[in-house]
Amino acid sequence: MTNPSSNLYTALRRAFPADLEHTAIETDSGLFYTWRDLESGTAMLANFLQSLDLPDGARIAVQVEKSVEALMLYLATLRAGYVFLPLNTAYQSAEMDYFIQDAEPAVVVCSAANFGWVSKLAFRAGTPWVFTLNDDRSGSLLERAAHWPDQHQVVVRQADDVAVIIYTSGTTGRSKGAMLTHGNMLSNALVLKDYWGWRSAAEGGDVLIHALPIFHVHGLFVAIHGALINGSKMIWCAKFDPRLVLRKMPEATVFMGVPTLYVRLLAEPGLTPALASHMRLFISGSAPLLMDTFEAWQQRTGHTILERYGMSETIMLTSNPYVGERRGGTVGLPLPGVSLRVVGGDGRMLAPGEIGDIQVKGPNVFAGYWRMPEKTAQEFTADGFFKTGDVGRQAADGYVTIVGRSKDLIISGGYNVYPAELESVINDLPGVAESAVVGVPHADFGEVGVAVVVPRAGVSLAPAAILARLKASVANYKVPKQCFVVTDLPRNTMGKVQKNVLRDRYGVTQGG
Ligand code: MCA
Ligand code: AMP
Repeated sequence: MTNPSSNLYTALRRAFPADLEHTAIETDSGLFYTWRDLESGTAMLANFLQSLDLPDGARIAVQVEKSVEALMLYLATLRAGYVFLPLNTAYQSAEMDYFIQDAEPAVVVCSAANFGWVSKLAFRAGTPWVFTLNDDRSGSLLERAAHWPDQHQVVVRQADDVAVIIYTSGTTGRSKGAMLTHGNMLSNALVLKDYWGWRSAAEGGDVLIHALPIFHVHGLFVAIHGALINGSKMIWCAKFDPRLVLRKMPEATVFMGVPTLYVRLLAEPGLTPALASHMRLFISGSAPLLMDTFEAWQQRTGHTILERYGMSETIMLTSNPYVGERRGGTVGLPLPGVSLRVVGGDGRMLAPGEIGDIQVKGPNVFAGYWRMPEKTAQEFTADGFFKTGDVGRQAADGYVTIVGRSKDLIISGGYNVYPAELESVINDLPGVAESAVVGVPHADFGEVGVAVVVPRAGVSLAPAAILARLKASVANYKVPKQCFVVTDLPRNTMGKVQKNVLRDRYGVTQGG
């Protein structure tokens, strides 16, 4: 049985307003894109991608600066039935090398500035096509697509066909590609459409300020799918700039951000109830929203931030309600269709209020890790629940609170940083015997990494030099903000490094 509407693009396209000449996206550089521009631009790109005669399931890996054309490339990949693989622009050579070797993309798209080193990695890994796409509408991808028709028949895809691979790490720090299907994303987008009360054009319409990067779930799916499936206009900010967001607030109704964005907006004296009076909804997620930020936002704007919780493997899982109590410090209730339970160490379900591991099931839960069937199997229970690695409790009335993580993960300004990955880079530096990286509180980023390093006997190490070496080899947001050189690491009787002791020792709250 074939069902053309199972392609996510078909569902998004169906929600476009009847009049395609309306503005779909207004950018901070003064460009206006109509819904027709989105439809025809993605058609040309999809036709071009299909002309490359790529194999079924081909991956299109993309590391480019945020632009509307980059969004079109995502939509075109859906249309053409291939698999989109977005990559953080901060990734450096070793990180890109890993992703390209692991995913074996048929196409790599990068900025012209990075073409030299990215294409070298890609061609070495056997990728046949490398194109460029810059944030000023230039590059070989658009030049090539310009020759193709602006009409395109959406390729048939089934709900369980993979649409996207998002790299994310687990406990090991080795990145795994989470495979999300057309069905995962469509089901989640439809649930959020109702849950967050998106308004159709007939009801006055919503306008989203889009200020997040578009290579992770928050900016790419939660925000973009949300706007598109409601036929809502986006105000497109290439980078997060608090003053720009404030300027645009009177024209908008919805804003989504990681907690750091709210902290930075609160630092602006111009944030007032009058300025925010046109807004309908402020949503936060990706990292814990501190109670201080939640309360300060209420005082400064009169709005209560709606906090929600999700993962790359599951898209959105829980949310505070749009109508009803938005309870600070909680991530709200399981979304319709999501089964969530909190279990103890023995795998038994815990009573309300008891703290344990959060497990989930639902149509939003991913299809598995790319080429890692064993790892995938380990992350699911026998009865099909996915182990999130988050630790929390659920109150008797259903509200979920996340209290920690069983996975060794630091969330810094909404980006995930895996201590194990950094420890392995530090341990490979000359003169290092061992190291530990821990997350400590930070006023701006919520949490940041601190490295604690033990030198080999007789070697003297300079903390600044260690940080400089890290900066040269990993994405900048992963670099610990501080480094301490010590004679040994605290260990428990089992010989395991006591990270909690290190956190207490080095975790004096750091400024922004
Ligand atoms: C930048 N830096 C950071 C971070 N961002 N350090 C730690 N954590 C960060 N998040 C460093 C840079 O390396 C640089 O250091 C210095 O801070 C200033 O960099 P700059 O680029 O100017 O920072 P920025 O542009 O102001 O970026 C801060 C930011 C950004 C806007 C908060 O990090 C951001 O957009 N975060 C959002 C991430 C996000 O979308 N997460 C969603 C994941 P130096 O000067 O030393 O080089 S999706 C997800 O988690 C799920 C599933 C969910 O639930 O949503
Ligand atoms: P990622 O690996 O990017 O998919 O990040 C997913 C992780 O982000 C989750 O497993 C949580 O640990 C964390 N997360 C997402 N939203 C929230 C939230 N509202 N509060 C606390 N943690 C969150």
